[in-house]
Amino acid sequence: GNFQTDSDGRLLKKYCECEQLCFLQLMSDPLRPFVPAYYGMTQRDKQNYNLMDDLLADFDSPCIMDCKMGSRTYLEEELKKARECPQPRKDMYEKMIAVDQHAPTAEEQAQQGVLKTRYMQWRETLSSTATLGFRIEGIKKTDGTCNTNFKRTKYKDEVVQALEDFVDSNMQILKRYQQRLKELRIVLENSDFFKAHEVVGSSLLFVHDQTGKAGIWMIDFGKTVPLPSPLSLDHRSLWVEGNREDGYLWGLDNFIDILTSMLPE
Ligand code: 4IP
Ligand code: MN
Repeated sequence: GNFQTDSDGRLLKKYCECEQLCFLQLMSDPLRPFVPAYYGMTQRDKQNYNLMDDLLADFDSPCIMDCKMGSRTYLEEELKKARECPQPRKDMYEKMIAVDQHAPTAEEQAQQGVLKTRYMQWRETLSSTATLGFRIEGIKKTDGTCNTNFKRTKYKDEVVQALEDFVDSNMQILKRYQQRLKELRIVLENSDFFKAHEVVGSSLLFVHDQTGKAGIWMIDFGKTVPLPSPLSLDHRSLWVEGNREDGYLWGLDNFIDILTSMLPE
């Protein structure tokens, strides 16, 4: 992303209240080691920012991968809004035809616009989100080259190919990632924060460098919303509108299985 840093090397991310509320709770949750440390809100040129640790700071020319987790990438609330007050979007129509000219329906072509939820659902089924519960959003290699061309990376063998390329076939790095995801899964299964939130559009950030250092952190909580108590999620059950399930742990299970299948026995 295009983030600024402050004089202490901390990251400034455009302020979002939803994300702030998540960070405040996460700082006293067992998930704390799996998220960037949070330092509160700050202001620069009249714009508010959330201040957090720069996860890349301790790496040497790192390779970075962003994977969006979960089987649903929009909030139930957005679906309700789309129904009550449908607002076709031209920008999303254009992003759609740039990938597949034939994707829009006749109605969408006529209005030159698609609803956000329709666009998001289309992205989910085009990629591995719908079938595996996560998708690769982007990879930045050590030489600085970026690849965000993963919109059609859908099947297991395509994901494996991308992961192999990301770690440059380094099995030690792959093993560290697998271990870290297994640790994360245990902590998620015991986190009160996680139980009580619908986690949508959140990513796992994978970072490694040539020294063999490798880490994974949860980032992006702009659409991570508290559930009305006493509702809680298992994050594995199939989503049915109203149950708020997000498929996060289902995706994490699949991710771990894929890494395991890539490692020698
Ligand atoms: C983007 O689509 C991403 O899904 C964004 O999620 C989402 O923002 C955008 O919605 C949507 O247009 P592409 O990746 O296909 O470009 P992220 O921020 O995780 O990248 P939200 O705010 O829904 O997460 P709009 O409404 O911001 O355009
Ligand atoms: Mn993101």
